[in-house]
Formats: sequence, C-alpha cells, structure tokens
Amino acid sequence: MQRKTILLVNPNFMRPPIGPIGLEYVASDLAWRGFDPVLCDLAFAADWRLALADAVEQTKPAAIGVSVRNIDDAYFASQDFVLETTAAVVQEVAALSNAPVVLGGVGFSTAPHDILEYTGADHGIVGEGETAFAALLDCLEAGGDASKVPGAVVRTAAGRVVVMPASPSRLDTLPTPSRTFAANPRYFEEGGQSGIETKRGCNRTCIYCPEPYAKGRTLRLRSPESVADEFATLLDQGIDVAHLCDSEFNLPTDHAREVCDTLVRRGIPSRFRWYTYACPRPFDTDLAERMARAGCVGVDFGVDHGDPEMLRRLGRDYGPGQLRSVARACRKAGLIFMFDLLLGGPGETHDSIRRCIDLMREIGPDRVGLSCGVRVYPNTPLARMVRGQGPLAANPNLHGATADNETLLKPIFFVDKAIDADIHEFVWSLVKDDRRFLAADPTDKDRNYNYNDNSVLANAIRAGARGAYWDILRRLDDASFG
Ligand code: B12
Repeated sequence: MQRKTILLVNPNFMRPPIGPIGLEYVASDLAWRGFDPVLCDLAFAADWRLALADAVEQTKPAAIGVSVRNIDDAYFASQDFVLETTAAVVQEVAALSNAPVVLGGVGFSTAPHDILEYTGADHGIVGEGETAFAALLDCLEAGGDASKVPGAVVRTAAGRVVVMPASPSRLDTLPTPSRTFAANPRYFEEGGQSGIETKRGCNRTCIYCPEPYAKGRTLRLRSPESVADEFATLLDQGIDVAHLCDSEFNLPTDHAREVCDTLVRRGIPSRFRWYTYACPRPFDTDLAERMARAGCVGVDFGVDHGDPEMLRRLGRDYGPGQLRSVARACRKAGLIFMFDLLLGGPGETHDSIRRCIDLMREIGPDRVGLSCGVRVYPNTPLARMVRGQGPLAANPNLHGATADNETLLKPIFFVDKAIDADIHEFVWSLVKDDRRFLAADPTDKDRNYNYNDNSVLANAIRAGARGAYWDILRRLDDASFG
C-alpha cells in the first residue's frame, strides 16, 4: 500500500531559530505508523509563500500539519503577535491544496477553540501529537466521526468547534524520535543549541502559566535509556549542546536523577553539554551534583519573584530561604545558574520589586532575567481573575491589546495598577548598572531579554557561540566588561 504523504509546516520565524522539535517528534511517530512525513521548514525560506507552494506541488500531501509553538513572544516591550503570520500561512496552504489542514503545538493547545477559529484551519490536535494525529488522519481517511478521536479539535456540521479531551500516551511506549526530519545541524549553527524532552506535563499551579492546561497536569516520563539514545542521535549529527524542553527538569526528582545517572553510564557527559529549566523546589545538592556529572552546565530557575507575598500570590510554594539553598547547591556542584523573574503581577508594588531585586543582589545568581508585565494567556488562573474584574478595556491593570480581544489571543499584559506601564523605566533604574540583570533597556533596543529578533544573540551564534541564550549573553558581557 502506498504511504500517505503528510506535509508538516514550521511557521516559526523567530531569531535565533529554534528547531521545531515538536514537529520532529510528530514526524517520527507518523513514519513509525506507516505515513510519509515531509517537513516544510519556513524558518529558512527566502520567500515562505514560494517555499510552501513548492512543497505542496512536490509532495501532493494527503494532509497538512501546521505547528503553532508560539502565539506571541510573551514580551511586553515587543508584543510580537506571531499567530497573525501563522494564520496567513494556514490560509495560503489551504488555497494551494484541498488536503485538510491540521494544527497542533503548545501554542495551539493553549487556546485550541479560538485558534482554530482565528486561523480558519480545518482541524487540530490538543496536547501531544503522537498517536492522536495519526488517529485523526486514519479517521478522516475512513470517513469516520473525527469528533470521537481523543485530542481532536473539529468543526461540526453546524460549524461549531468541538475540542475532545486529549488522551496522553505512555511516553515509554513510543519509539525514540529519529531527529532526522529537521535541519538540525543548521539549527545548531544558527540557533546555537538543540532541544530534547525527558518528560511532559507540569503539575505546578503558577497562576499565569499556560503549560498545565496545554501539556497536561500529569507528568509523563520518558525512559531514561530512550533519552540517552536521543542525545546520541544528536551527537551523530555533530550537535553537542542542548537546552532540555521539559517544563521543569526536576519534576519529579527521582526521574531526573535516573536520567542523569543513565547519561553518565552511557558516557554522554564527556561529549555533550546541556542546560535546563528547573523549579526552585524540590532542588538539593544531591540532584545538582548528579546533573553536573551528567553534563549539565547551567540551570534556569523560573523563580518569578523574591518577595514572599508575591510568590504566594503567583502560586509558588517556596520563599527566599529555598532560593538561597538552591544557590548553595548549584555553587557546590559547579553549575552556573540564573533566576528568571516575572514582575508586575497582582499585588506588585514598587517596594515589592525593590525587595526582590535586593534579594537577587544578596544571592548573586550568575544572571537574573527580568520580564516586566505578565502575559495573560487564556485558560490560566490569571485569565479567570482578570475576566472577573470586568471588561478588559476598563481594567487598569491591563496593557497591550485590551480592545476587541476577549479571547486573549493578542498580546495582553498584567501590570498591577500600583506600578502601571512605567514598569520598564522603574526596573531599569534599579538594575541598569549591574550587568548580571538581563532586562529591557528602554533607550537601547539591542539590550533586552527577548530571544525573539535578537540580533546580538544571532550574531554571537554565527560567530561560534553555543549554549543557553542567557549563558551566551553572560559570556558576551564578561568578555566585553571583564
Ligand atoms: C524549552 C523551551 C524554550 C527553549 C527552547 C530550547 C530548544 N532548544 O528547543 C528556549 C529557552 C530557547 C525558549 C525560547 C522561547 N520561548 Co519557550 N518554551 C520552551 C518549553 C518549555 C518547551 C518547548 C518544547 O520544545 N517542547 C517539546 C516539544 C516536543 O513539545 P511541543 O512543541 O509542544 O510539541 C508537541 C505537541 O505540542 C504537538 N505538536 C507540536 N507541533 C505540532 C503540529 C501538529 C500538526 C500536531 C498535530 C501536533 C503538534 O506534538 C508534539 C509532540 O508531542 C515551552 C513550554 C512547554 N512545556 O512546551 C516554552 C514555550 C513554548 N516558550 C514560550 C515562549 C514565549 C518563548 C519565547 C518567545 C520567549 C522569548 N520572548 O524569548 C522564545 C521563542 C524561541 C523561538 N525561537 O521560538 C511560550 C509560548 C507561549 C505561547 N503560547 O505563545 C511557552 C509555551 C512557555 C510559556 N509557559 O509561556 N523556549
């Protein structure tokens, strides 16, 4: 029987470029199930419309999948609404082919109903693409009822969009992704790193974060051997630096330890450096040392804040004491580390920001990333909170697209009215003389903490820099300022 060609489109134009690992994982799964997936990567296309037309012409696909990783760049200073371009890609491909257009990706899964409506795509898959996408394709082929496929997002005959709950796979039953569908060596050269997932889902309750809704609250773990196999696959392609793609590597810690120990046993650390996101709690010296032995060089802790009241309001379960202990553990293990902050949330005042910055100076992480203004994503506790505060346009805590944006798809940011939109100027005035703080300089577009359209990073990577972006910025600064 002839294998059906499925065209998979990556519409992520951000720079530096991040490889479409979601599509790679989906492609591996489709190939394993007897389809013929072909990746059309618009990230490197000189003219994306031409590239799309060529790909459709050459492959004559039975279906087209489009990945929606980012809705926007979640950065108050830029507010780049990339979903608009993704919608143009969907409309273009729909005009070129009669094949059904299916959306997926973490951005899509953040607001599946509204993104299907906004883009005009035919169908979608919420949550992970493995198993579910193939099931939807089989169902469409057989003329079955797509609204019965777990995770499918479909339009009913009456034109209503229906979202079926996802049924997440046991990740340890899936084959190791082959990582042969994307131009990984080119991404490494221009993006400075690759990505690997060791688990899926997040069981935290941070009020602003779309991940528990989009990826699922139950942690699903990959087999550590399969993770090590994937590291080896990247090494075979000449790639030896990665940023893990877990929401938080240390949840649960037992699995994180097992992954580390397996990488050591498989001899990966002598050849591969990696970075990761981690949660400040639970984190201890034993885990830090195992991570360092396993090749981890740097950790980005999403700490959000240093003020105990603000931490509580943001839904976090630790305080300054735990942050000090995280710093001690990393230093003991020889890991460099950064703390990522999210300022301006509900209850924020000028004083709470000052207290937070003071704590950061006291603890002294290698870098502190400052995001000012909290993106209100749909289907989060923060979204429910702001909806309860009356019309968006009349809410003094909201900035950005407050008009005609009931779906919250367009960039909209919460900055407590006690601070107001001067948050960038205020925060900058506190940190501008300390290069350890990565923040948006209101007077210099090139000094910011945005990994979208970041020419400083893109140039450094082209010149040979590799690693997590905050670490590349750290090394650039240290080289310039000593
Ligand atoms: C790791 C990570 C990073 C790393 C990437 C490292 C690397 N080398 O890949 C770094 C630090 C560089 C980064 C940067 C940014 N990130 Co980021 N990142 C993540 C994180 C934690 C994992 C992404 C990932 O690769 N997951 C692993 C893959 C396998 O999962 P996946 O993409 O979801 O794909 C699966 C499914 O979604 C589905 N699927 C995917 N595509 C398709 C397509 C079809 C057709 C189908 C059917 C299914 C399907 O199947 C896949 C396999 O199951 C996510 C949050 C999360 N937990 O997902 C945030 C996240 C994606 N990032 C986000 C943002 C905002 C950014 C930045 C814009 C931040 C900034 N302003 O600098 C940049 C953009 C970079 C870029 N060029 O795109 C947001 C996006 C929010 C939104 N809804 O728009 C997220 C969701 C974080 C958040 N909580 O808000 N990021």
